[in-house]
Amino acid sequence: MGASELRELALALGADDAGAVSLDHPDLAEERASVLGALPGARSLIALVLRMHPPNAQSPRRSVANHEFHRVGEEADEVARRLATALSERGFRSINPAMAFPMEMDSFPGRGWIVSHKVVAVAAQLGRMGLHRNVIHPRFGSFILLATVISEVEVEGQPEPLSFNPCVDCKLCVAACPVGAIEPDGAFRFSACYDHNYREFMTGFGDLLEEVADSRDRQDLRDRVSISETASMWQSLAYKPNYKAAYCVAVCPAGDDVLGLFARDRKAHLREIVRPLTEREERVYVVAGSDAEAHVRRRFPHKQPRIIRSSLRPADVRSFFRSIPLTFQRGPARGWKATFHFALSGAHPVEATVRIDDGALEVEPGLVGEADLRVEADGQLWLEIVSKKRNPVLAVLTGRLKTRGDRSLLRKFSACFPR
Ligand code: B12
Ligand code: SF4
Repeated sequence: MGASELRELALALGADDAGAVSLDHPDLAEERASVLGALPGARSLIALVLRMHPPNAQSPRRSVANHEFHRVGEEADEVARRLATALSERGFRSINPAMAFPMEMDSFPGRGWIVSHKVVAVAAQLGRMGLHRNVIHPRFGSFILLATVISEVEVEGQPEPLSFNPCVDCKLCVAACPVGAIEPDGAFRFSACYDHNYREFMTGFGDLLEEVADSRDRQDLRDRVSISETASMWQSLAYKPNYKAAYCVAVCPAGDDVLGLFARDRKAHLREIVRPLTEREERVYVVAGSDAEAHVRRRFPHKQPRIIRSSLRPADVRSFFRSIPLTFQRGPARGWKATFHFALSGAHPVEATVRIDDGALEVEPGLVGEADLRVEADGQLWLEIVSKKRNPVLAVLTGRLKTRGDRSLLRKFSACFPR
């Protein structure tokens, strides 16, 4: 089918914008294996855009904004299902993976999503990735949710390249995020966003259960977890999980339909949209010693940091080295540099080189170059040390953790991955 015919069909079924791309598109190389795992025989991807109602998503009242995210999310799933069904009825087997969050929990904490909707939408020229790592649509701006239909249909024709980047580089997303997840240089602090915004999603509930297990009695639990937090968790479980922020989307003025107020009167945009969010008094979930904790204390002294344990725990030694870029903190890594060699034994032996250089992290398989510190241990023991179940000093004394080089670097290393 022609790309424009597919687009028209998607619009007729309720999408606000749509674009089709071949699975052979070079920008989709990383999606290929996962997409074919869900629909063997897939040939194309149809990206769908559903617009949100900006004033809802901008409301300082979380229930209003969350309802908008959930409502439009349901719509995105609904439209994607209609399109998948319509194409299947025409003889092209098609499926609609969830629009929502990582749902393939067997692979969690690894990649738990079948297809990256952002990557597909950008390849289909529906928008560009903004500084805040969301796709910005030229008309609807950041106020969109995405879905993708995976299909056997062959797409004829290429999408027209988008001629401009809708991000206006105002950096309001940087200023509004309560945990400093968006850096002005485009870096995204994944763990900061995940720990706060996703407190009531996948792993935050597990953390609450651990809090219950650790509490001495009812009063102790009440001292640890307020009634409002327990009630909020219950509402998330009973209805749909509540995001704690999404301010990066709320304040973004990009997109022809949205730009109005910002273009006319920047001060009014700040007063009416940005400040009600930045001035909100609210609990902000952060891990002790993280850059997010430092950020909220420095930038938003009127918000209350609530210290939590990191719930991003690697499942095994191999995933440990894949996961550390997500939990790495630039702050404690500034002003020094070192190379670490890890030789971890056990059921899945792993060798890896980790370089920390003035706030930057690099992870490479194998033992490469000269190490300032070499660490040798059983992989399981190492995981227990990093998750604070085992004492590293005792492990060194008993010879189960062997180090060669400057042992004080171990402390510096662990400060970069607070838990
Ligand atoms: C994982 C994920 C997240 C993660 C990571 C976000 C990110 N920047 O990728 C977290 C939990 C932080 C998150 C937050 C939000 N998300 Co989200 N999320 C996804 C998901 C499932 C996949 C994202 C993806 O494509 N990653 C791959 C690459 C392209 O992304 P990247 O930015 O280059 O790299 C990051 C990720 O790969 C991540 N990562 C790497 N390995 C792993 C492993 C695990 C387990 C996880 C969880 C993440 C992760 O770390 C990288 C650096 O930060 C999609 C749904 C889907 N199936 O596509 C929605 C999606 C991207 N999210 C969306 C939204 C709306 C949000 C929030 C606004 C939610 C909210 N209401 O608060 C925030 C915005 C935060 C932000 N500024 O990015 C929308 C974006 C719409 C748009 N306009 O682009 C999507 C497409 C959902 C949808 N169907 O519309 N999200
Ligand atoms: S808020 Fe400004 S800098 Fe951030 S993504 Fe939107 S337009 Fe770009």
